[in-house]
Amino acid sequence: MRIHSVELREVALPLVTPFRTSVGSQDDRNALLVKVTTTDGGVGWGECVAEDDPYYFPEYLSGEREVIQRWLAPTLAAVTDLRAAQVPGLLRPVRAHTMAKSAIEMAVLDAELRVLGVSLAQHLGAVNSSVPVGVSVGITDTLDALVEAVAGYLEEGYGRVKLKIEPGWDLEPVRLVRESFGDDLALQVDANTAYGPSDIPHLRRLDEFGLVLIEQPFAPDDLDSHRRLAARLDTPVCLDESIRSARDAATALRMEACSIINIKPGRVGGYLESRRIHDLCTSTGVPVWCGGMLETGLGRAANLALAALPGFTLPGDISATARYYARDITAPFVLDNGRLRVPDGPGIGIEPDPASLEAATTSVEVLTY
Ligand code: OSB
Ligand code: MG
Repeated sequence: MRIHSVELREVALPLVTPFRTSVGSQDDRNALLVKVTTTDGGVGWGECVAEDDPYYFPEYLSGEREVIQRWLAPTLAAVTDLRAAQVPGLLRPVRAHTMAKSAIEMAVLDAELRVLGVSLAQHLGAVNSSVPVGVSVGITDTLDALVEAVAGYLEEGYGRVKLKIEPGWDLEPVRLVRESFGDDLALQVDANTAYGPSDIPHLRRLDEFGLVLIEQPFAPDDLDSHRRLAARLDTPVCLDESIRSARDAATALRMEACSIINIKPGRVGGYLESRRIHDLCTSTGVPVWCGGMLETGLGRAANLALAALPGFTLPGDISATARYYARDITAPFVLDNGRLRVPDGPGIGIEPDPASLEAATTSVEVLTY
């Protein structure tokens, strides 16, 4: 197939509740959608998970949009017999910009698989038709508000809870949630790089709460502090921001900087690189789970396909639509006994609802080749 056009569409979706982490707070999700049409009649959707500002990750939405427009789309459109499997290699000359690469790779994969009538789940090697999912709970103004939020999610059926932490919001909220909901609750924490190596003695105190893991306490490039923490902690250390490729994953594991990896396709450059990280980890018994970036239904569908692979043995940050949006651009994903169904239609298995997509759209640009 050959790419005939690439549509770059920005959408704005208000969050049902503000999402606060150690790096900032957000009330809305502005997402960049990439729609690829091909000369063989294929249509595919991709989602760029970059945020407005470079606080969680160096990449940011308007920058990723420019990278797609100026370099990635023209590079792929110049190939007359394009196959999705070639996309990572074709885009390798462009440094970094994994979020832009992931978005356009997802769109090409979706277009190719829709024409073939194969689901993304099947293509990636999924073994489950539904997956247990967790919920990521932001920092709240008060401890009461946190307990109320967690209670609500548990009532809805979530079986795993992740609390965002930062200095001043760690031992107390974790102790309170553990005491309020019992030892059986699968509980984990995510610091989004808020600590430094001098906090290692403090972080050791988290061991008493029986956490599933602690995610990314230190800076993305500080593997050494993660290694030192992992050696002193019973709680497994998990990396998010530090892992931008399968090579990063191999290095971190060899260094013993972590024993669990959060895989986010946007952060590592796509679903194909995500599968490589999965394969590397499963071959050595390292658990992985699928992270989330407050995706729209499009990214959520693709993440569910990935999370259905056999090595995803921990519940992901792939919550039901209602946890994020009152009205998404696709049909909602609904929690069923703590699980979400993995789409099984061709490609990512879901399409935007035209009226919802139109209502959320803030800009559209079509590049034709
Ligand atoms: O660190 O996992 C993170 C959202 C945006 C940026 C970074 C992170 C998150 C989440 C939310 O934790 C996960 C979700 O989509 O539910
Ligand atoms: Mg994280």
